[in-house]
Amino acid sequence: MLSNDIIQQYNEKLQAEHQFKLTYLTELLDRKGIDIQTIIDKIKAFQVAIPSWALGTGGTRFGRFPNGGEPRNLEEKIEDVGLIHQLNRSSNSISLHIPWDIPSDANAIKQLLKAHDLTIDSVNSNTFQDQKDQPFSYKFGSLSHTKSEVRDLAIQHNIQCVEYGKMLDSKVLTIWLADGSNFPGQSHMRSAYQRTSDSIASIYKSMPDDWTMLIEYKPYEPHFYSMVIPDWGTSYSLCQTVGKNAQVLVDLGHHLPNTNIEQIVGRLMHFGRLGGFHFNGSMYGDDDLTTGSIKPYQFFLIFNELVDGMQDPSVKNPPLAWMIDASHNTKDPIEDLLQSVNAILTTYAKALLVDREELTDAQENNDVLRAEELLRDTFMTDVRALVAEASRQAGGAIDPIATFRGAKIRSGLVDKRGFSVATGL
Ligand code: LRH
Ligand code: MN
Repeated sequence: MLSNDIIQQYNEKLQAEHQFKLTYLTELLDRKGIDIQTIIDKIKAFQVAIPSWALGTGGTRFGRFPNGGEPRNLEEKIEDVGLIHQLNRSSNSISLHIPWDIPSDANAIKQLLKAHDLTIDSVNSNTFQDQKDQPFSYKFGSLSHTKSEVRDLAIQHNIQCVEYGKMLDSKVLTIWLADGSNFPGQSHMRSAYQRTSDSIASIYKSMPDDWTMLIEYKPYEPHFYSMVIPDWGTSYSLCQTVGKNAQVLVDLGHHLPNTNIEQIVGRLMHFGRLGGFHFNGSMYGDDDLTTGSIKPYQFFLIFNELVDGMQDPSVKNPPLAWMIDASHNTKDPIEDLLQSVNAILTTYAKALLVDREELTDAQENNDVLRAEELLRDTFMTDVRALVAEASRQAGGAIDPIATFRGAKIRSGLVDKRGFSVATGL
């Protein structure tokens, strides 16, 4: 699909401009006693997982407008993530969703992953849709359902997801439940929680000891009165109940308007139960827009809490899972994902530049303005040349999107695949 020579050709065209920006930033940070290669190495080590369900154009209940050249099966989804990783060298894993991504031949899939320098980071279960010939419906819930036969079906599905994950060397099961109610009185909410807790405990017991369970919360949709796992507190309590390898998954779009997400992140790290993220951008609800596209300063404040916790030896939080969860209604899926990864890396790089000693001193002395201005100044620092340099040093593109467009990859995919529609949302 894309040779490294083509990437190098585009890099040569961009080198002079890139070097000018990098030299300026090197000087600027050097004056603050910051060695840019240290930051560049951290950026290179930061890898973001790409969701298998976001490689096609998503839709809403009002419509879906296919972009063409979408992956028609798991093999082509792996090819597309391989292309993204070839361009930015920062996307070395893919999150799967079962049953959309059941491997036809696990060994062949593992070969293909190897060929693209990829791994599977997590498997996501799906008990929010009924599959053909399914004996019982999830219409009124799955792990929280009032009928044990439906809960057992959902438990078995999650255990099967772990089996598929084992086949593909994954060690992470992600559980998001659509379970909830639409009207007051419809659900006995305390019992629904207890049934869910018992069901998740059964799944947890079936997981190998070296596996991690990520429990994702969401305040509403597809139910609009209550969700069984609506907030971080509920997910946290479930994690504490089922076991130490269960952690909270924070999907940025799963918060009510004006929620202080950075405080939730700091709190979960303090408790050592922050498992990872589904990165995306949102204005109102679970909009699944490009990461950092709507509230870049809040996104920076989230990474500020993350880096603060990651650099604090007293924080005992497991390594974090960095994953994107988005859907693309109006942009090219691959360009949108490249843009999201770039926004994540630039925001992480900015958070690495925060002078934490200076900030702590301002906070300890209640110098409100100095503390605030210290963060704003860092947020306003243009670090994009650092991310471009990290990609270049790792053999990727200085400008992945320009290279993707310049090399006319999308039209090549349309020629090869036609106007297929990918599985996913
Ligand atoms: C639910 C969610 C969950 C996925 C789905 C694709 O809104 O965020 O993470 O299973 O999107
Ligand atoms: Mn999600």
